[in-house]
Amino acid sequence: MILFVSDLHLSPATPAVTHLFVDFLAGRARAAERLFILGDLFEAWPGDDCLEDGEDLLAATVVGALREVVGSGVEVSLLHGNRDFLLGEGFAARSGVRLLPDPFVLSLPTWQFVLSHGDALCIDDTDYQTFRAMVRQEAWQKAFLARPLAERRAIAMAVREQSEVAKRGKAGYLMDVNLGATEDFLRANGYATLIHGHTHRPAMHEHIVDGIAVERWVLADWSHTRGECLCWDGEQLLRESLVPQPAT
Ligand code: LP5
Ligand code: MN
Repeated sequence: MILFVSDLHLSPATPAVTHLFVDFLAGRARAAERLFILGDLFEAWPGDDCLEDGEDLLAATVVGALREVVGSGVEVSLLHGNRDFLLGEGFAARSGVRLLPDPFVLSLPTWQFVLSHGDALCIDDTDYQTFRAMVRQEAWQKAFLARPLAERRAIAMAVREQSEVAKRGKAGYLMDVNLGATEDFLRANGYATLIHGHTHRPAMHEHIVDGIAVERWVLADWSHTRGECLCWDGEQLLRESLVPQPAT
């Protein structure tokens, strides 16, 4: 069994979501062989050196919980999102999680999937794509990571605020995948079933590409009342709701 989750946006401001995720890792996820996290695990990741900051309890808690589930025999892999593209080898080494490129083709004996965060397909949002192209450059990341951690955290917060303001002025279609780009992507990836997050618009879309029906599954984001995982049982994909359990 393989599980997929996305867009948890873990933050010190939302401890209930962190609890839900930690419970998921200690419970439901243990029944899986593999778990894929398709980006935006964190609300904002300023760089792996936050793991050296004894006061960053969120990072330490999440890394510890991931390490335990990996130790129990579950292979955990992660794609970057637009909030945590700075997750690096330090995080991977400490958590035991494998970092994957976006897109990642997951070839199973019975089915072919292609996994992505999904933001790269939102090409109508040209302001975002300009921003994305800048921050994904190695040289930009090197220069940014050379700044003090406190400064990076402040910049991340400021850019988050700018992003929320910018989104208020954007038409809905700008914040969704572009149909032509998606069809090109599906063609380039052998008409594999696409699973992605980012848009927070959970649905299953069917695209007809070159006469072939291709499924696109969009994962839900998590909140303090509900999380979601998608489960591949070897034959089909099923959405599962994850709800907080009352403390016993
Ligand atoms: O994230 P969300 O859902 O709000 O919106 C996204 C797009 N926004 C982003 C920005 C992230 O939220 C910020 C993440 C910060 C954490 C990273 C750590 C440190 C990096 C610091 C970077 C300088 O991804 C949003 C999309 C939306 O998805 C839907 O697809 O619309 O895009 C934007 O809002 C982008 C704006 O349109 C342009 C923002 C320009 C900001 C430029 C600041 C540059 C400062 C450089 C300082 C060194
Ligand atoms: Mn995202």
